[in-house]
Amino acid sequence: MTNLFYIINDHGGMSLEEFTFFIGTMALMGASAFFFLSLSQFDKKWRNSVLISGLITFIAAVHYYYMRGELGPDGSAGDITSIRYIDWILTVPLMCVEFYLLLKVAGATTKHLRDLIVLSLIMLITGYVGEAGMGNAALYGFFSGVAYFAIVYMIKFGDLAKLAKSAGGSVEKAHNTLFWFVLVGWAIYPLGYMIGTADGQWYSFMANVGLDMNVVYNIGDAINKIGFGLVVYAAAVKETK
Ligand SMILES: *C/C=C(C)/C=C/C=C(C)/C=C/C1=C(C)CCCC1(C)C
Repeated sequence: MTNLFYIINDHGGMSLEEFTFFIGTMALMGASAFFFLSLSQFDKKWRNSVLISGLITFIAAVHYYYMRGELGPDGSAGDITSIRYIDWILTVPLMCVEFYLLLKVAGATTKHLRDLIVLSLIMLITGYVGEAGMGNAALYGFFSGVAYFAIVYMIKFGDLAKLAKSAGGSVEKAHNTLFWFVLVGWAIYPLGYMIGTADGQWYSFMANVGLDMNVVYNIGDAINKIGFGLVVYAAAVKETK
């Protein structure tokens, strides 16, 4: 592996962190091209959903390019955290829009969309405060976690779950799969956060798991942004016939 990192980077090898930024940029760019180029095959009703899948991966690809650029040749890092949270503040609300568009025909309203977006902004802003060292990391991580569970609740037990049930078919299936992404895929992020902010906290043992915070976040993004988009794409393929 060391040799591979050496070949694709001429300033003396690539850390695992840099490698995941690098391959993350490529994977997200590839996924964006795939989603955009597939657009014309879908019914109008589904085009916006697939378009947003592509926007999510494209916006993230651009941010990945800049985050990798923050890594210095000596392994030092600039302000990756701020770029990361700018990315999330754009892409997570777009994921909320995906839930809304999917259930719109079943009766989802802009009030549902607003509630999801407000909760996700609370989750991300409190997370940024904790991660950027502007407040106690454990306390703000807890606030963020409460908003996260409110989102999980809304999707699984709130109005949206009822609407998905009434829609049935591939819409209900897609909604349920996206719920699992939120419950399991999104749970990767608090783990990365605990690794990155463990210093001096009750969860300081997390600093010893041997993984870097950015590596964990990058794995989470690849699963959630590309996977989420593919679920929407698959539903669109099934419903377009
Ligand atoms: C594409 C980016 C996505 C889906 C980002 C999702 C981010 C989260 C679900 C972050 C959640 C956090 C907590 C639940 C607690 C600790 C702080 C955060 C912001 C990492």
